[in-house]
Amino acid sequence: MPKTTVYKASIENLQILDEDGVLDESLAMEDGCPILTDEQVMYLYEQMWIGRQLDEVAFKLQRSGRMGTYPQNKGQEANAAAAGLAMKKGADYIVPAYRENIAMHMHGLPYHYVLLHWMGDERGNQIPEGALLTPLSVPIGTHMLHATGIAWSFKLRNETDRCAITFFGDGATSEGDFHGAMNFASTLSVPVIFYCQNNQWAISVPREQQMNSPTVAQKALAYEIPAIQVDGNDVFAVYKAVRDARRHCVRNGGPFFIEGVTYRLGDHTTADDARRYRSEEEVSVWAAKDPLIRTRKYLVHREAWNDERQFELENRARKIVHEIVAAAEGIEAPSVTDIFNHMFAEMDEDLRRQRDTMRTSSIGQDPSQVGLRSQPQNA
Ligand SMILES: Cc1ncc(C[n+]2csc(CCOP(=O)(O)OP(=O)(O)O)c2C)c(N)n1
Ligand SMILES: [Mg+2]
Repeated sequence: MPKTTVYKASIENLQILDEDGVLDESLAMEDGCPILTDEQVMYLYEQMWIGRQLDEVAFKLQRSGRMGTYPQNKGQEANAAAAGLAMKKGADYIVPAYRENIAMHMHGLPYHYVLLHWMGDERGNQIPEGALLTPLSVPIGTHMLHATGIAWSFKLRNETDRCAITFFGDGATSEGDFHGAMNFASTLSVPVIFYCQNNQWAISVPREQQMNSPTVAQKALAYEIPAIQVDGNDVFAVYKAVRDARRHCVRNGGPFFIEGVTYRLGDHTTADDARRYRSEEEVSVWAAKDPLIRTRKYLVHREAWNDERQFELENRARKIVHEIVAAAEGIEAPSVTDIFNHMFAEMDEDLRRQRDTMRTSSIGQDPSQVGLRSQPQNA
């Protein structure tokens, strides 16, 4: 009896806009037009620029003791921005990790909430009414299960034009929660997009050490989830992949997997120094693939962008970021008792005593009057 092949697999890679900002027209055109209009690309560029400015200011806030810790999004912005645009605002759910500030903002989160979160203020996690997203998730992988659960709720309620998207890193795919979320999404057949931001590193662990599989996307095939790998620094490829994945999820009711190949240009967080484990050459190779530079080059080729517009954007971004910081720092500092008040709906005698006698750096003061701002955190 000859052996037969019972399973064969392959993963496609999609790049539409190359590093020089040149578009592959055969992939980008649909019905005679590029899949993203110049207005949409300008919108994405502006969102990425503002997101990058905020990132750089957040880094400085931490360095000057005004923020606990902060994970930069720098270099990865095209993933969150183009995916955010492809998802339907007001219908879909965004379930982020912590390098998707732009997608969260596009789907209704005021930016100062992100700063509040990293300042250790729980009010940054209280998502405003109408914004369909979960708070950013520092625990690696736990939120992917929530995304599957949210998508399952869409299915149970027969809400057929809704989809969830969850973002996570390459390192997160080594977590059990990743496999649980994928298997449930597959067997329950629910509309969720798994978007892996493969930024090549999980703190100081390189991708090749994290896994032997040459792509992250192939992990989805084990769960019979269709998958694609895209250039995650290419707004066209990310947008097309997420838009098509959303269509697939909504029409067929099942999940989809996207691996965005990208790079973390900054340190892991402000608690890290990446120079200790990766070379300057590696960083400079990826700096040349920066999504902001590439998108701007494309707009310049199209004569949709010039120095004057750039100057105007830079001034506007500075003002916006200044206002975001003022909004975050203008709120009165939370008290140490908030830790208890946000965690427990009801407190027994023991917890109440702990809350009321909690030691602070200002021993002797009423704990409810002691601010928590700028306490160091680890991520
Ligand atoms: C459950 C859990 N385990 C460990 C950590 C510590 N930790 C924080 S970030 C990180 C690496 C995550 O790497 P990856 O998923 O690739 O995301 P990236 O930071 O590269 O975006 C680890 C291990 C954590 N936050 N949560
Ligand atoms: Mg990573």
